[in-house]
Amino acid sequence: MTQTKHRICPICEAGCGLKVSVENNHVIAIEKNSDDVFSEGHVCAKGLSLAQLHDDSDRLRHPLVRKNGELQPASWQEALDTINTKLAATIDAFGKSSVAIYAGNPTAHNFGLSQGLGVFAAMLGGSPVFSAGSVDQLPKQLACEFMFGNSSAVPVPDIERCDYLLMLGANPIVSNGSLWMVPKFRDRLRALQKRGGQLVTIDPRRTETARLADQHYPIQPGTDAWLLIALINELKVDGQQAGYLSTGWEILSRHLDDFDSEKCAAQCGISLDQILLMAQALRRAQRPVVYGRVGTTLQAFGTMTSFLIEVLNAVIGSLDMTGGAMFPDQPHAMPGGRKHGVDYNRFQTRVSGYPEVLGQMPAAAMAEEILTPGSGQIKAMVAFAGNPAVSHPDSDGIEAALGALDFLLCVDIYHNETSKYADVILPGTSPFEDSHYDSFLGSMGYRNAARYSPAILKREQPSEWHQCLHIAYMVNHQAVASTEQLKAFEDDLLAGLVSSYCADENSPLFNRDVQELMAMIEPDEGVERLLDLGIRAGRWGDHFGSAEGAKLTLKKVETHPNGIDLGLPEAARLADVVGHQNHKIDFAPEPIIADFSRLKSQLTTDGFKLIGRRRSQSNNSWLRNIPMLTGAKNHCALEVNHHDALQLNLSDGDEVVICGNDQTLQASVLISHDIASGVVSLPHGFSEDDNMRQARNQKGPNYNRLVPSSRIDVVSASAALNGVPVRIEKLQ
Ligand SMILES: Nc1nc2c(c(=O)[nH]1)N[C@H]1C(S)=C(S)[C@@H](COP(=O)(O)OP(=O)(O)OC[C@H]3O[C@@H](n4cnc5c(=O)[nH]c(N)nc54)[C@H](O)[C@@H]3O)O[C@H]1N2
Ligand SMILES: Nc1nc2c(c(=O)[nH]1)N[C@H]1C(S)=C(S)[C@@H](COP(=O)(O)OP(=O)(O)OC[C@H]3O[C@@H](n4cnc5c(=O)[nH]c(N)nc54)[C@H](O)[C@@H]3O)O[C@H]1N2
Ligand code: SF4
Ligand SMILES: [Mo]
Repeated sequence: MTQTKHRICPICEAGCGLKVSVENNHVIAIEKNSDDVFSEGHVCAKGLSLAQLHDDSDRLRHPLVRKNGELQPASWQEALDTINTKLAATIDAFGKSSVAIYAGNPTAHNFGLSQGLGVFAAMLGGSPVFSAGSVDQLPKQLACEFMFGNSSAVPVPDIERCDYLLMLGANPIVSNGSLWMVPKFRDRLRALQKRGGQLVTIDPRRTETARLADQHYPIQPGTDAWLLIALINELKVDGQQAGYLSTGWEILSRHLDDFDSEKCAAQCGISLDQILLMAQALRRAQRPVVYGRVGTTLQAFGTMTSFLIEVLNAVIGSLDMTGGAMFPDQPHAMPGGRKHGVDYNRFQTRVSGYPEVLGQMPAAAMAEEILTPGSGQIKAMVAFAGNPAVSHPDSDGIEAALGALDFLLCVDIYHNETSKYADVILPGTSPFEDSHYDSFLGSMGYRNAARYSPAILKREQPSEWHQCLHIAYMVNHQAVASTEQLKAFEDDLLAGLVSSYCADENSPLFNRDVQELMAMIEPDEGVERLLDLGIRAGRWGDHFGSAEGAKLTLKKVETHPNGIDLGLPEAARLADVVGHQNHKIDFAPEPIIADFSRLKSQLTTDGFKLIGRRRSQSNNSWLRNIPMLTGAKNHCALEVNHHDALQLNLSDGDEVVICGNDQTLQASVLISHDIASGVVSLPHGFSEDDNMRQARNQKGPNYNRLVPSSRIDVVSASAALNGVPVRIEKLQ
């Protein structure tokens, strides 16, 4: 009998609702769910291809263990024994801090994995933690940490009500939104334009989004800060930022006054007249808002640029206002509270002295922390759902380091360029085998919603939450756990978590009885218990009986397979989200103020600058094996401006060598009128690795081989993967 099950697609931030037809534990069809309260029928080829992902014979279903130099299928018992022995040996010899963690991008879309790796990290104590964040969004989160004292308080455009959207370095028509859950972006843009509003894009490339914009300004890579400063200076005389409870405005203002608008214009490649027009439009709009993404974070001034975007939102009075840059909310709450200081630079990396950011070390430090001998050297690593060998700068350096580890454990659904060096690979679960709830990203939605999808197919392996729990247990006990021991471990963890809610003055569970709450949590085991707890403790939760009215529990959310709409974001949330003790926005964080001198000395250089490009059918380095997503023949072409092509005597399809970081890549040329002169663009996430069966359909040059690891945004030490100086040579 065919059953229709509801499922949220876990691949990207659009969070599309799907209707999945299942027969005998097998998916026979997938379609969009038009009744989903959040995604309203949005879907893309990737979501529709999830059955092919599930059925892919190359997707891992059993552990692999290295034996006689080869990764070979193994039983769970053998895999767990090997992990236990190797972890114990490393910890005995070098201490827990010699075991590093890498959290890849899909961990942000996988509740069980994110919570499980959190437990593992907690058991290791102060071990080095790396993540895809330092090749993605950490500069933006750090800017929010500095300004608001809360790295999760990331403002998003209120697209349903704004009337002027200034967008820098983002391409939501292809990416479907980032640090902004915004399914159906195209329709929402159309609605904005229909009500008389405008989209203005700032990007070195006339992107798929820019083509739909009312105005597009090509900018020189890495110079957004100059544009933003000119805009702020032209607008700040109005003094609107004064409406916010804040400190540091005068200090910031003095520093910004050092920048001359003419110089800013020359630096960013957008004329002063055009900048003044933009400023005028921002001034005149009723509900303007400014938004920036990967093009503004993965660059040499990532934190500064992200900071200036929110400063501009404050200057135009949009921050925390209806139709502006708002702070959405979601049902799942974590215990917390206001804190002293910011989570930044509390320690430095051992070799290069990079600052800690939100408890993490940067990608730039990974290889050298593994390869440099001495006390504190990383000897082992556990990589959850990630592929640093392709996603990090200096891929060759990363590969050398991965190969030098005493022990590498990967938890992944595929064998990838990183796990090529693994001693053990544990098979993650396919999206249909595990439940889904957007926790971290849920608070960045274009609207608030409660949505949960349970697993829809029977699992062939332990849940990822249990896999993580098991390796966390091993760190503590140096033994493989029995089922009962693992359950007891989970119970203890839950009790600890409940206690922290009960000890948090800001939680509605403050001073409640831990055992009483434990008894009320449903179900009886699994990561859903953490979810039920968080939902019930949240602002829409039942507070375990103490909230008035019919309030949320996980069970209640589950009875709404299309989700529960909780409305558009509300204004005036700053008082809730600001984490600084003084409750004020900080407009003059010291590391940003100090970075102005680096910005002033930024040179305009000749030669080509390389930037990235995402394609509709890709997702970073995975999904390369899915027949429905096979890219066009020239999916990895290097886009070259038509004038530049003429100068280099290049024609479409010509092969060129791209040189950078003492490496070379070969690519074929795609001549374009859409890319700024002096800029070339290449997709990331590919490799030429012949062993990658899972990428048999889509090979390509690995962009990140061309990026030196030292190319960073100095404040956050995050990788500056865009704007990379390269040389182009025609292959004769
Ligand atoms: N040059 C350049 N480099 C970039 C970028 C860029 O724009 N340009 N973008 C950067 C960005 S934004 C990001 S987020 C990073 C991503 O960097 P990473 O997270 O390091 O790499 P991904 O390619 O996302 O690899 C994800 C891995 O997780 C596995 N996986 C998928 N789903 C699951 C699951 O449910 N469970 C488990 N266990 N495994 C799963 C996949 O098989 C894949 O191997 O790349 C960055 N690198
Ligand atoms: N199809 C698809 N969708 C995805 C992904 C994918 O790989 N494929 N990855 C997902 C992930 S992990 C993320 S983080 C999001 C990213 O989501 P987005 O940030 O919306 O996506 P990008 O296409 O990377 O957009 C970055 C833009 O910045 C521009 N840019 C480069 N350098 C600069 C600069 O210096 N200044 C300015 N102003 N612009 C610049 C690039 O030309 C590009 O258009 O996408 C997600 N969605
Ligand atoms: S846009 Fe595509 S990949 Fe992203 S959530 Fe929706 S269906 Fe999944
Ligand atoms: Mo990302």
